[in-house]
Amino acid sequence: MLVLTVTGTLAAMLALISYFKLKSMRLVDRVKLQMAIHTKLRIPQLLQITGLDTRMKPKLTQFTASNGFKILLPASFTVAVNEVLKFKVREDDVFIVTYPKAGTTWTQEIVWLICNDGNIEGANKQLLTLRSPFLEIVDCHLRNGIQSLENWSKSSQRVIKTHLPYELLPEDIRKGKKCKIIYVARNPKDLCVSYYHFHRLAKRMPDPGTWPEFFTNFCSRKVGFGDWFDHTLKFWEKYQEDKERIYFVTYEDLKKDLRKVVESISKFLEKKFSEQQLDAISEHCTFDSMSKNKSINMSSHPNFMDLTKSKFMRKGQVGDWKNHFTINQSLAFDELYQEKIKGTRFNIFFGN
Ligand code: PPS
Repeated sequence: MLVLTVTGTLAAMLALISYFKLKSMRLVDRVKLQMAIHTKLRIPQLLQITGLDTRMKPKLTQFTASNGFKILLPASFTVAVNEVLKFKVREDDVFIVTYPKAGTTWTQEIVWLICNDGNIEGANKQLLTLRSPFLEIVDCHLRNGIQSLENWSKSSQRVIKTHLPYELLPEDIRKGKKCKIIYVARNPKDLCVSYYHFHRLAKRMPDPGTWPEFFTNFCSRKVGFGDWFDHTLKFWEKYQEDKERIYFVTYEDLKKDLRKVVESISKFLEKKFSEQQLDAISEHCTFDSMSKNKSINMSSHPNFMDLTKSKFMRKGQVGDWKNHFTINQSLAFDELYQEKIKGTRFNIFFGN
């Protein structure tokens, strides 16, 4: 009896504290989040999701969206997905869609500058997480993505980050509403290594286990945001059908010739720049420059990332997978890759 009373009081107190922690959100969002928390999560997860206990690693949740699409997600990301489906897209929106660790942050910074007259000074003054919100995030430290985007001034273009697969993007997009979408893909071997290290530092991601365990989970779609092949191949198909709205680029293209990609994205977004401006944007977006930049490198989000475990801007290289994959893992992955792309039109060669 005493135990039940103590547990009940503790739960009520936690609910109250988390309520006040989230008081900057709109009432309707707060109520929804509270309901989601109380109906789906246990107290340890509640502690973690509200940031009250950042030592705990959350589990993945098998989530079914209101349109029936199923996906494995880190618990805190499930809260907003059904709201994302109803999100109202504006004609001048630019979405940066990626499977995690494909080069999202890099592309966000490039695109934000392209959409803001190459204003490097302005970019340095404000965190990228605020300038280019993360659509599906509901987090007391990084703000609620949907909320900040809904409140975005109509006179300023929105540069929106999302890791959601095509099937979970706003209905407006899937119905063909005018906007621009930039999809970034990365060699899945390098991406898998980057994702493994990211799980070590990101407090909202589950424990990755050992590298062989993570590799096995990645290959058997048991990681957050689901299967890399489904995500990438679906978007490749959509890109073939809709090159006016979708631009498809790889991390490897960016590494090979950053200046060329910056110019090409500018053209896609119908923005004109001088040669000097294109040079300045490219220079600002090198790995060296971005990894030192506090508005980008996540050093301002200690509640979200533990940078003592690994760096968010870790290596920024092509081919780092060779330092992690065994020969057998590499052969097994190559076989899986061939099997998955067989019969599709996917013809991107990521290199060896
Ligand atoms: S996230 O968390 O999904 O948004 O991560 P994301 O930004 O997609 O990917 C992070 C990886 O991109 C690397 N990165 C860069 N590489 C080269 N040049 C620049 N400018 C750059 N910016 C970010 C970052 O270092 C991560 O890759 P790894 O391999 O882990 O270093």
